[in-house]
Amino acid sequence: MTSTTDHSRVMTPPTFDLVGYLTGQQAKVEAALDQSIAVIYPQKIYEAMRYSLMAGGKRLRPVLCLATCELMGGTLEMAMPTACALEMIHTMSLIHDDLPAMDNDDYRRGKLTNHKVYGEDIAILAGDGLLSYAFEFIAAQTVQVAPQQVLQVIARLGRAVGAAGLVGGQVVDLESEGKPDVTVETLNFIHRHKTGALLEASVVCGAVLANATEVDLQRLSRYAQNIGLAFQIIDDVLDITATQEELGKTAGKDLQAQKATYPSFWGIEESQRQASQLIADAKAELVAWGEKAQPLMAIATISLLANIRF
Ligand code: GRG
Repeated sequence: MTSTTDHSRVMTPPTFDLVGYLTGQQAKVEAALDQSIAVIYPQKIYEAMRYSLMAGGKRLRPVLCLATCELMGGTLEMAMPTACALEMIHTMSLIHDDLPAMDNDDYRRGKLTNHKVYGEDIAILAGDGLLSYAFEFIAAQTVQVAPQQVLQVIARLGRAVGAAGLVGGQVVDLESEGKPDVTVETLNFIHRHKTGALLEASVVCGAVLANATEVDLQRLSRYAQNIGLAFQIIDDVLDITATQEELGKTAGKDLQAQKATYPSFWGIEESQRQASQLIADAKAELVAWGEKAQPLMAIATISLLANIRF
């Protein structure tokens, strides 16, 4: 466990250049996102959408989607519209999560939150705009993929965002706030839905675009669920151990809000051990693909850096 932003300290297989891979994939995603939304009339809403979409972030979900599509024999071109849509949806969820009615945060990705810059009304609409545009973008921009696969991606993403995913997780999170009797099962439910559902969709949708088999989809789904939970455990640990500068968002929020977190159940050391075990389990799902799965292996390893920006 480390709270450094120095890539060279991340453990990776010696043959795989994790830094080069991530930087390269992130740059491609960044360029595609930049092209995805133009500022037209009414400028204010497009600017607000672009403000949060282009505010940085690790681009973990797009990178996962591209990696699984390529692992399953597909191409970057096939997956890029879905990869961008995943980041639009993720960004929407962050904008709404930061609103005064939810987490009430002033900083995100090292910058003022959307509502702090544009006001609450525009921030809500910027989230709505990004959410609907994400689905339009997949439907209108995906090439070289059969319509059945595109439809499946749209259906899976819809499910991951709605009450069966992000929205459901957020509701249970809000209901649990300030309650002294939240169980670890409830905490798992929150994170499996709030964070895990979109990470899983990122991994599985990349593979669906490449027409992967059901067995492969299930393996990838288990990989994603494990890294999703590990990611969240470490996020909770970092909320205690990292600085605002390292996180790009307010540190110490969970303690302040008296939220149930993994360290509040297990302590920091046991939380780190559980996260390492989940990452080992995630990697075990990839063994069948050998060397080809190195990008996904490496991404599982960087889950250890969770919300530290790189
Ligand atoms: C309105 C449809 C609709 C949904 C909104 C607000 C909400 C429902 C859900 C909250 C989802 C949420 C904020 C989950 C937390 C996910 C998480 C771990 C965020 C941090 O992800 P990183 O580390 O961030 O990938 P970067 O900035 O690197 O992208």
